Amino acid sequence: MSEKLPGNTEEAASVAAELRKEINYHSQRYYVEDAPEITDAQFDVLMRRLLQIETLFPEVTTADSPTQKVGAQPAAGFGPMAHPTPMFSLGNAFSREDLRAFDARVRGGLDGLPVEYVVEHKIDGLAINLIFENGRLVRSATRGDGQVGEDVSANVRTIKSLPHRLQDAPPFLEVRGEVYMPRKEFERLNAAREAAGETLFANPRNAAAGSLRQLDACVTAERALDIFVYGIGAREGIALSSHSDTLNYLAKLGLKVNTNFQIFTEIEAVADYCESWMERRSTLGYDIDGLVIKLNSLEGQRRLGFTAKDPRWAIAYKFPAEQAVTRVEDIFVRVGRTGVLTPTAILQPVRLAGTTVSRATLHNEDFIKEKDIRIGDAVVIHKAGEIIPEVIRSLSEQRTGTETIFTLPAECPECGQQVVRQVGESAHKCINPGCPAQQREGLFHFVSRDAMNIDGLGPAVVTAMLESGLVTDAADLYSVTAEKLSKLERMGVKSAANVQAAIAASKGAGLSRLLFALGIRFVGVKAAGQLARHFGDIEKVKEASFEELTAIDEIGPKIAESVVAYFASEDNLELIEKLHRAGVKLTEEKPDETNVPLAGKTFVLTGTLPTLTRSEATARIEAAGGKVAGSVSKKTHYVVAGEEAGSKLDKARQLGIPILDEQELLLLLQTDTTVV
Ligand code: 1X8
Repeated sequence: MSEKLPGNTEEAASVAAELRKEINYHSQRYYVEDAPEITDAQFDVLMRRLLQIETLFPEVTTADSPTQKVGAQPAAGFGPMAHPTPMFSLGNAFSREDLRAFDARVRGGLDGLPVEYVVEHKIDGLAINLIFENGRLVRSATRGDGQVGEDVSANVRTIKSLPHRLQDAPPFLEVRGEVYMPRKEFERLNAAREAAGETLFANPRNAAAGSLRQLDACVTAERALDIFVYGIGAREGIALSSHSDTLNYLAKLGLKVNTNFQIFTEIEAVADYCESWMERRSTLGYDIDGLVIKLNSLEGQRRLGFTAKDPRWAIAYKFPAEQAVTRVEDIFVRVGRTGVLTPTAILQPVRLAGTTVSRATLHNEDFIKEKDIRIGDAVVIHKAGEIIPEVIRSLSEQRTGTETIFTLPAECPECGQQVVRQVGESAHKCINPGCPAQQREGLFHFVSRDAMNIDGLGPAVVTAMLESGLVTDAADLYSVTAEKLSKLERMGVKSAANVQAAIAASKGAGLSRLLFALGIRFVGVKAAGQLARHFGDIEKVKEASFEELTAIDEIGPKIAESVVAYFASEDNLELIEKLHRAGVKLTEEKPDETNVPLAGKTFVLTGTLPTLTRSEATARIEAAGGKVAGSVSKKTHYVVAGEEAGSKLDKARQLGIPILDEQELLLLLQTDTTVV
């Protein structure tokens, strides 16, 4: 391309046309195909040059020039626009049962003809109708009541991945899609609004809605909306026979189609696929609130038709809501095993992601201050993964003045001693080693599954044992008789005998479990295993220096320092001596170096295995000489997948890494032959 400016209108028109073609091509590569061929700077040069020519020769500017895309249109003022064909809503399915019922209706209506379903992401945005005439985007409207929507043409034109002109388009085409705000953009926007002291958008959907309804299209343009298209309404001059053909056709026209769609013939497979996205949805760059299931055959769709409200050939599978609004009724403080005070919100019970939630962790005082959470506040809560609910923010605009500010107590709520906060730490701590809460929590930990694994000894029994004075520390457990146990409230003779037997059996658990059970700070299951295998005897761990410890694989300075400090305490040494006298095993057999079938092999675990916990599986693999890593890479030898395995499983498939179930892992652990 020549850098010289054109000398006359004719030349200008031809250079501008060339530039537009080039810019449109690169826009498509960048925004739609996500595969740019030139840098942003090179793209800007093309744009600036076109703008320059159009400024010098305004007569060559065209309405669909890329220079006209952003903010150049007069605000439309949102006049009404009747849709050429109505935009429909979808019926909802909330469970596998609902999907089966839908499938039965579809099959019933098709007299046993073969059935194929297309399953797509249900984008959590705003439905939009796009009208293309001779390939040019002439109008866009929101869904409205399905018959008439609002004309948001000027704002929709600011969406960079939406071409204003289609390649090889029919004379008339109505395209359905969903406008959304990518998560990154949502976070950027809210951060900017917070800095400017403006109210925040609750979620990307609200932000997209607010942006699309801006009267000033320049504001919309700054907010980087995006679009996926997924269907066709009225059309002229095209013949398609299936929904998957429709998607491919839309993509061929240059429109952005979500490539995450899949075809199934069985409803059970559809349901599996839907459920699999429940966990994986958080890995996407955009929000989905479920999946859309459509009959693939357009002829089948015509035969099934519509009910009064919805198509009979499609349904939306909706995820349970992950966020809910409720009220903080109170805040109470729990003292943990290490003396850390953790504030917990008592909530008005509310349904969230399939369960009733009445508590949420507030982590520490900084968290409460930062989010300005007060007793009596309405709050938005969510579930992070499948675990404990968390408060996202308080709805301060709903305050009535009766809310109270919470501060952590200056004294431990369990023992009344002073609470301290160390410099540089977020936690408030009770530093009384004799604090009953620390004793109790420490014992809960000692008997827990990954520690000494004492069956039948739950929190209620441990608490009863402490309160009756039967035990004061872990070593006391081993001198408790069945007879004394049976005197505890709600403890029968039979279960007392069982508990006593389980306690006795745990004496042989071994050093690895014991080291974890002692609750040494930073020593998790993994570090405990490393220490046990390396030293083989607690006497040697006791004597180990900081340098010796850090020389061990995966033992860092933080763990080493904590181990040295633990064994420097007279109280701790006394406890170990007491355990020794009670007959608790303080050694671990060195691994048999000749029987390490998994030496040099790296494993990644994902999902829930049927019988082994994650730490049990890890311990077994490590005992056989293998390693367990956190993420899948080319260096991974095997991925062990259980129920609800997530993105790690997908990655393993992509990389062609062998995938094992628990059964196969157990086989591998027994033999030294390689399973592929
Ligand atoms: C709504 C949506 C549909 C699709 C994706 N996201 C949505 N929000 C799709 O079909 N891929 S269809 C639809 C509707 O028909 N109301």
